[in-house]
Amino acid sequence: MTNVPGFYSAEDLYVTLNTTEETLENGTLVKETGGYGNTGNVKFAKVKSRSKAKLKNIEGVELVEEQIYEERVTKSRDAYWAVMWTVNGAVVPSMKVLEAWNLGYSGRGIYIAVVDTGIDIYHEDLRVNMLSSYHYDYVSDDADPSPVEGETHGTNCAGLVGAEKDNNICIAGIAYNANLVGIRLINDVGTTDLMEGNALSHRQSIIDIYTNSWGSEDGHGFSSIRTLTSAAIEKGIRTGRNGKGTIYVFSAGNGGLDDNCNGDAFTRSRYIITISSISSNGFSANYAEVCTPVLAVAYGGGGGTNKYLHCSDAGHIQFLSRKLLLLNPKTNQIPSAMAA
Ligand SMILES: [Ca+2]
Ligand SMILES: [Ca+2]
Ligand SMILES: [Ca+2]
Repeated sequence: MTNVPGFYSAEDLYVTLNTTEETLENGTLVKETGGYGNTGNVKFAKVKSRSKAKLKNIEGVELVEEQIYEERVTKSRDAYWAVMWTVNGAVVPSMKVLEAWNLGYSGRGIYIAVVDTGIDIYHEDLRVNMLSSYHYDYVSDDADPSPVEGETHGTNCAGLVGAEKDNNICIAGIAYNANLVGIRLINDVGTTDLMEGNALSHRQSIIDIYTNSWGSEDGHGFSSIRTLTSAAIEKGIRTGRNGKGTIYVFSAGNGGLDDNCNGDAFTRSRYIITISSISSNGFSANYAEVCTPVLAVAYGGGGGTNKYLHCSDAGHIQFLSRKLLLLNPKTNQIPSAMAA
């Protein structure tokens, strides 16, 4: 058992006394002088090598307790922590995010591109982690990825991934120390092969993970990744992350049982990690699609329960892909057994 210098050691017993006496009658009590544990006449004292039962019988002793070290995990001081059921341990089984944080996995040093409808570059919970000089807008072809007014999907996704932790604002992102790069791609008109290819190869030598909560329109059958985009992704998985392969993650889709992500161009690619969503009761979310490419599921909102998220899965997708990176950091993209 670990000893904390100058403080507890687990072999010692500690007693709480309701007496002003500083020693017990047989002289075995050693009064602590550290200044902690004294409240009025109650004294908190360290006692060497006596059985609990014997100590409890001594007049004035109220409580005898061995000080046991129990594992504790980092939580969050953010406004919505109490309702962050997907990560705060409120549901079972838990995604063990707290445990991962406690092991030091916070996204530090990782560059994550959020390819979506754009990011609110002034958001107070994202500011610290955003790499402004790396942002890009492939819809308007400029360096400002701000979404159109009222569009919040990309900002929500970015928050789930990398919102600042412990700042008393909003939420804590799953990878709260990651570097966020905002890429605006999704818009009302549509996206070309060139736009998609550019977005998914944007700063490819630097970006570790491209997280994508978008895809083919639901209910349109089979589609394929187009030429330039396919080349961009293939280059990423072969040369990205210094040869270990860029991580591309897509959500399985929101088409529910009316659609099937086997047909979606991106989710069915062997180069892409596809993540689906389960609700707080452990069953498929009612919008989740079923298909063989799904590599893992993560908690998302809705699905017949009253628990919701704004953006169903991007943050958890990133978390899972980060875990994959950690599990197999030298792998060249996805282990073959996982390739769909
Ligand atoms: Ca712009
Ligand atoms: Ca926050
Ligand atoms: Ca779909």
